[in-house]
Amino acid sequence: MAGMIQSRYRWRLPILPDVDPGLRAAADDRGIHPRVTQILAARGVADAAGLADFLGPPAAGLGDPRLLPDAERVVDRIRRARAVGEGVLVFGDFDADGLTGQAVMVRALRILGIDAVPHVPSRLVEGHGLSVRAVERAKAEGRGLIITVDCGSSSPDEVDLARAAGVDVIVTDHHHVPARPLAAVAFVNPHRHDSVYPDARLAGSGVAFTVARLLLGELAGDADAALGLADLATIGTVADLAPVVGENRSIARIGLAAMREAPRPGIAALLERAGVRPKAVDLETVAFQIAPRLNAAGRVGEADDAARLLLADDVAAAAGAADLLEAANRLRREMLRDATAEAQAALEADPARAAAAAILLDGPWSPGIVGLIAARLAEERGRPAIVAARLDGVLRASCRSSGTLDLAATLGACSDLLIRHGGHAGAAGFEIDAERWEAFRERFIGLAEAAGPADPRRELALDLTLRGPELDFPLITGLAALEPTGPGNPVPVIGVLGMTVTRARAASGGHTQLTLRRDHDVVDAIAFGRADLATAVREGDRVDVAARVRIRRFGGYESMQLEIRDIASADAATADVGAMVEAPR
Ligand SMILES: [Mn+2]
Repeated sequence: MAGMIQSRYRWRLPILPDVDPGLRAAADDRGIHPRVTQILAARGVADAAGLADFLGPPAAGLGDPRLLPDAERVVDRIRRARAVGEGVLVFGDFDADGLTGQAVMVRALRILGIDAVPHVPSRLVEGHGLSVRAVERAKAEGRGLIITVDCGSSSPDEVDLARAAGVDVIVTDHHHVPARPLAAVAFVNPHRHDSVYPDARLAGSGVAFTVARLLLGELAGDADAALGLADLATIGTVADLAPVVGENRSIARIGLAAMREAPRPGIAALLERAGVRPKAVDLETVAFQIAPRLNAAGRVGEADDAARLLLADDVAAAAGAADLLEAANRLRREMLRDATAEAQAALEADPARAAAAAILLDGPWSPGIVGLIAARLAEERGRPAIVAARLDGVLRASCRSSGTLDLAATLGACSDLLIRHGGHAGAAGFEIDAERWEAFRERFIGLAEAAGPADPRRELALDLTLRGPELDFPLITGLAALEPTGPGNPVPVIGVLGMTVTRARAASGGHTQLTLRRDHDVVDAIAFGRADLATAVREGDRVDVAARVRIRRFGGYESMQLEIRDIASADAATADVGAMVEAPR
């Protein structure tokens, strides 16, 4: 008897909601496959009206920007700046969300005829949040107003400093709102406890985009002019892993259409270097090609090149900036590869540290890449990871959650040990005196332990489970209704159960190709990065797979291909799936 094939993930079976009869009827009218309707319902489409919104014109899914906190104050202050010809300094964060949001804000102000300049902070010198240097620059240049993008909520001291220097500050942000109040002219953050804005899941660039809609609507009488900035907000939203649902999904639909049809020079230049045709751009392109290139400059050098690229209106300027980003991106990859290897070696040398409820590591790494190392460790080891860069007597750390621990709250419980901290539940950062690092490590691990045991196996959420023969072309093509997919709205993973392996062979690049028999025909499958399966899986094995399903078109023929995320001997990973599959809809 063949050996058992163990799943690598803990499969989370779908809990399919009862589909509202009105939704069922509306979906049937549109020819949507009933299984796809189930997925739509599981992802929050509640009724017929919800379906109409989901598939309708994306601009209808944007909220009323006048509902933003302090909307009136923003409009009044910008109206005054415009009337008196006052210069504005737009302060973004140095990551892709901050940079694209900054470009949105600068471009919107320039449409209004305002003299707006971007200030891109240096990650090394200025760090996160509004910087003293920017305040000094605004004062020196006679600019009476600073607008922050994607930061500022945790900068009350710098806001006070600006005020003392006679410079007003408008904070626009989406980060956690600390208790300490800000002396800002306006504080636009949908996470304010008194916010009535309908969708608080906007990224920093999404908040900037909504402010742009507000300003262009109220002061130029043309709210639609801001829709031309949705491509930038889309990049920031996806780069920040904000969920592509609700308003973010509307922004992404508008932004993707713009990038496909007429990408602005900077984006076109990046796509060309990534070897992606504009027509083929999707949110994976944004996440894995565009965003890393924008982030690279700020990680290994200064982010000015990325800001220049996003504000370029001619091809030559865009090309020059894109070449610099390309070089920075190559350097970032090399640095990350080396640093990750060092981090893994440190954990292998210290099994107790590797086994703790949270991974904490420090090293002589660039502050620009510690977040990337932490993300990889959290992903691989299924527990929160904190990776710190050693600077002069201070550690600057990035934290990534594996999904269970709220990092912003946990850091808040350690704030007496920290110089500064900020972030979200899933990703956060802080600075700490080197002498306090061990005390912090102990307390953080204690809090992580108290939050629950780490499961060594990560969870894989399935959207549907079905028997092999149930998989058909109408179902697969129907899944396109869910697009654009991205964080929070992932490509559906289907559990296809009870198939028989007829062939398994190694493919170049460390992959395995499988041929799987259903009742009367076979399906091709590929398991990327799973060279082990070529020997672990034998002809005749009965297997369940969790897979993305694609249609391949070749030589005028169409065939389906399973892109295997995980595999297990039939009924091993899904011992109780049988009942789910047969459950009435
Ligand atoms: Mn952000």
